[in-house]
Amino acid sequence: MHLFYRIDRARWATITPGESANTRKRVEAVLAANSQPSHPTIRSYANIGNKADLAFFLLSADLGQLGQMHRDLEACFPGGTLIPAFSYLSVTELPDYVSTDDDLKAMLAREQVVPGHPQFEERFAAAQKRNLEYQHYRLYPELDDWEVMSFYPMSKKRNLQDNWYSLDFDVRKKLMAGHAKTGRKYAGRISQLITGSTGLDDWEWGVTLMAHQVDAVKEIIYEMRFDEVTARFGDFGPFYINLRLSPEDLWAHLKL
Ligand code: 76R
Repeated sequence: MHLFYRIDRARWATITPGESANTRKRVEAVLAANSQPSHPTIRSYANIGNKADLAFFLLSADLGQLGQMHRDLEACFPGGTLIPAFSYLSVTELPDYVSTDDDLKAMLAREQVVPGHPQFEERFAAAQKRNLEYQHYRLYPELDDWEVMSFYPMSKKRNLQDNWYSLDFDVRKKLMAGHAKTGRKYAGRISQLITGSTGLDDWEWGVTLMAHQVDAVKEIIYEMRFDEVTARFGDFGPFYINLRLSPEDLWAHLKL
């Protein structure tokens, strides 16, 4: 869940300085109680721009717990000070295009490592292990905690001419391989989490990008515009750029 809020400045001006510090301590306590490498976890951000003031990124393996984390966060703030600006609910998932054993065998065959080859068993087992690890972290991500977090929802087009959902699986898989190739060029600069939201929220996916610098965000999104998957089928919602700040730094940044 991604949460974005504004502060009602007129209402905030009526609270005592002690109450501001108490609010921060309550937020710190909720964050400390949800600080696992994967889940439950909550991270705090300042939104850059006028779309929101604060942002939170929440991960939980249980819907009820997630809902409770959301409400526990809101309950930290004096009534009327927090104004919801945007929220997004999505789930981690395995992509449709995960590598099968046949894909792994085909990959090894490109290096002439085929059944009967002395290294085949070992290389195949290692590839399977990597594939299982990849799948585990898709479902239970341990996200890099970098300085910039970009979030936006998106969908794939369903126009008569360009309908992603009426393409054959093999065509989609091939197009996605091109997409992933572009994505891998940004290793170390961009860390991505794609979460599914068809039927859960207003778009089909949430895209969470972690970066050290905001130019990497612009660069990857721009380059992907030229990828066929995005050029023909991508439809984008609003973009939110956020700066990772501890509650202490967030309070200073927002002058709370
Ligand atoms: O799972 C993986 O990490 C490997 C392959 C991969 C899949 C299946 C992958 C790689 N993506 C996948 C799925 Mn992606 N991705 C986006 C965006 O801005 C845009 O044009 C689109 C927004 C970015 C920036 C991005 C980055 N990806 C998806 C899906 C689901 C599609 C479906 O199921 O039909 C969407 C909507 C989507 C969108 N992608 C990567 C990246 C990056 C950086 C990678 C490489 C990751 C890595 O090597 O770890």
